[in-house]
Amino acid sequence: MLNSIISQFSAPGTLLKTARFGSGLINDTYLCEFSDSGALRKYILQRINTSVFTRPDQVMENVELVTAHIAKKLRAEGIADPYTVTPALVHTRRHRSSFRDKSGAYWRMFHFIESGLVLDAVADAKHAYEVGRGLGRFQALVSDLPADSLHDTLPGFHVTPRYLAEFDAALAADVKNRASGIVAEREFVGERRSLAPMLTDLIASKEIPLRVVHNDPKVNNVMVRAATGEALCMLDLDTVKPGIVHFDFGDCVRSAANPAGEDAQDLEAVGLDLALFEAITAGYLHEAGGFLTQAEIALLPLSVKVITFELGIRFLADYLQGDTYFKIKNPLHNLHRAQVQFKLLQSIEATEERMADLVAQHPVSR
Ligand code: GN1
Ligand code: MG
Repeated sequence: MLNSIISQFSAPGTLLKTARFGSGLINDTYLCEFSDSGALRKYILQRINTSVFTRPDQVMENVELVTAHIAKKLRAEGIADPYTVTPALVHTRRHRSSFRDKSGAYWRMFHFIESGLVLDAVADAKHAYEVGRGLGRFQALVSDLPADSLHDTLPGFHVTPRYLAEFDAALAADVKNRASGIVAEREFVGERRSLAPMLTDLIASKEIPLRVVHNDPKVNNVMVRAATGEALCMLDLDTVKPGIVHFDFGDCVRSAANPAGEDAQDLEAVGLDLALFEAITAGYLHEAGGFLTQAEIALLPLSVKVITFELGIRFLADYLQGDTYFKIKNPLHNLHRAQVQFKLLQSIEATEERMADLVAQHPVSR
């Protein structure tokens, strides 16, 4: 089955093997190894999750546009083979960006970035700096893409009040009879409902501008150079669309400033590490400081709270709904993931003033 799909793509050589790859929670990813005149070549094959992305054709148009735009800019910077350092599509033999199989599933192939490395949790402050820098550099690279040139591939993504409403509905429906087992978590959410509209209100008030943003910059979506640890590129471009930089910064920090990771077994180990926060912020502002407004910078710490809350209620709602959105490895996985985000949120609440001071004191070169 996989072999016949792979044969649709114009990858040269003979297929040696395929294996599941990576740890994304949405799409299915495979590593494909080919032998091409004796040389080993690797490619990434992905099936787009069409219950999440209901318009895969539009996802692919966005991915084509963004990858081509970044490649063009890198070439202008003197990088001769951009596909060795940034995601680039391998087209099908019919020159399409994806292949739709008989069942209606959409597949696409990327060049494998040999020099790159991704980690599921942050390693140290240097890694945190590079994760922040990779995000800032990405935003800078796409900053001249007109926002209306991109489709909204996931309407309502990062509209926190919508996730809260979905959580309420899931609680009321309680299709899996799980509501009675999450009393503490329900109380936790109930005490923080006012967080939900904070970022969307900023958009509505036009206090901060819409820009093209990544929307999913967690640690393992930022590739670093294996040899040096320097940020190389952002992966997982399906959610790139107009938004506010706070969706990105908030998500990046909730992921990269918690050394215990999203799947931490020991809840006590979960928390925001201020030194890592400082490193992410420094890396991010090094690249993005030049184009951000002062209002955008001042509101960065708030985003960490809101996006962490948002992901917590998304995991918890999925648990209540019977785990239909995020891939799980055990029946309590989404509940545990929600508990990790809520524990992280508590520690963010305890350090938010210090986070705000660090951002306010950070020099920004323009
Ligand atoms: C999903 O696809 P992946 O694993 O990079 C999710 C993000 C969450 C993340 C949590 C389209 O990202 O919003 O923050 O899981 N992506 C989508 O790990 O919902
Ligand atoms: Mg993703």
